[in-house]
Amino acid sequence: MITPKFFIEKLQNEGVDFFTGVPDSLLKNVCAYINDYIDANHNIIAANEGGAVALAAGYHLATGKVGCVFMQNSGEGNAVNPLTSLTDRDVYHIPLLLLIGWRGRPGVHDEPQHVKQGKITTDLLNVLGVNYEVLSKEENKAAMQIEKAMQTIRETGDVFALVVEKDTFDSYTIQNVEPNEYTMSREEAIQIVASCIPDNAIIVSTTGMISRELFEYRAAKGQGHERDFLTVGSMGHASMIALGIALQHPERKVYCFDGDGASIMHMGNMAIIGSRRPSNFIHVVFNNGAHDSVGGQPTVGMIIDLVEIAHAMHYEDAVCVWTQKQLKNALDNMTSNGLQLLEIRVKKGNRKDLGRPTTTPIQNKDALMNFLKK
Ligand SMILES: Cc1ncc(C[n+]2csc(CCOP(=O)(O)OP(=O)(O)O)c2C)c(N)n1
Repeated sequence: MITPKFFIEKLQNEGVDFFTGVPDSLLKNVCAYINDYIDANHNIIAANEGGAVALAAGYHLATGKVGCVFMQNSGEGNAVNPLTSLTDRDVYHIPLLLLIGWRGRPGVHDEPQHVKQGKITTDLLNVLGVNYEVLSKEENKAAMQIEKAMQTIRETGDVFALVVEKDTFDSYTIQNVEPNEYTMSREEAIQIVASCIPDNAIIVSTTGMISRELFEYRAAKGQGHERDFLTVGSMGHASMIALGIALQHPERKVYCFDGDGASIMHMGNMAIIGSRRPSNFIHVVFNNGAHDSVGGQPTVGMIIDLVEIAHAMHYEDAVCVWTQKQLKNALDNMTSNGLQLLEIRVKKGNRKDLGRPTTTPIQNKDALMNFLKK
C-alpha cells in the first residue's frame, strides 16, 4: 500500500501544490492527509466535481501550475462538461491531474449504484481523450507513474488521470476536524421524522448513510420499504426526484431526506423547487457539516444559513432545530400545507454495525410505484 504522506509529497515534488475535489471513500485516507497538511488556500472541497475541475482550471490560469482534482468515479459525470468544454485541447487546453477512486471495478463486489460507473470508468476517460494509469499499490511503482503522469502533462498540456483501486492507500485518520457542537445523531433524527409523517407520505432519501439509516428504521419497525425511494447514487438529485413525485401527487406529502453535502452539491435545485412551491413538499436536511458517509471531510454546511437560503428561494417556511424537543415541535407545527425546509443539525458519525438496503434498486422502484397507485 501507499502511504498518503508518500503520495502527496511525491506530487508536491513534481510541482503539484493545489488540491480540490469531492471526497470519496476509496480516497478517504489521502483526502484526510490533504485536509491536515495542505493549507486552506491550496485545499478546497468543492460543491461538485465539475466545480472542482473549473477551480483547478482557474488556479492554472492564475499560476501556470497544475492542480490535482480528486473525486469518486461517480463524479466523472459531473466533471464531463468542464472536461470537454473547458480543459480539453479543442477548447482552452488546460492541464490537470485527476485522482479518481474506482468504485465498482469489474470483478470487485460493490453496491449497485457503482456497477455501471465502475464498468465505464476507464472507457469514459478514453472517450474524453484523458490519458490515465491505474495507480500501483507499490510505492516505487506509483512514484514512477506520478513522474510519467507529470511528464506527459508537461509535454502535452493535457489532463491526466490516476485511477485508484480499493485498498491502494494505507490508513490515515483525519486529525484536523472540528467536532461540531450538536448532540443528536442523524439516525435519531431520521427515526423521529420518519415516525411522525403521515402513512401515505413518500420519502425520497439521499445517497450514503441517510438512506441506509432509513432502511434500517423501517426494518426495525417491521414496516415495508414501499414508501421510500432510496436514492443510492445520484448525489444531490434526491430533491428533484421528490419534486417530480410531489407535483404529480398533490394529495400526498413528499419528504426529501437530504444531506448537507448533497444539497450543496446541486443547490440550484432549491431554486427550482421554490419556483414551483409545491405545498406538499418538505425538504429535510440532516446537516452534520461533513461528507460523513465517505470519511467525515468538512462541507460548508455549518457556515451557510440554509434557513435564509430557503427563504430566499421562496420556500414558505424554514426552520433550523438541533434538539429532539425542537424537532418534535417543528414536526407538530408542520401539519399545515406549504413548501417547507427543516434543517436538523446533527453530530457526525454513524453506528458501526449499520447495514445496507437488502432490496435491489429495481425492487425499490417497483414497490414505490405500486404504492403510489394506491
Ligand atoms: C457525484 C458523487 N460524488 C461523490 C460521491 C461520494 N459520496 C457518497 S456519499 C457522500 C457524502 C454525502 O454527504 P452528505 O450529503 O453531507 O451526507 P452525510 O454522509 O454527511 O450524511 C459522498 C461525497 C457520490 N456518491 N457521488
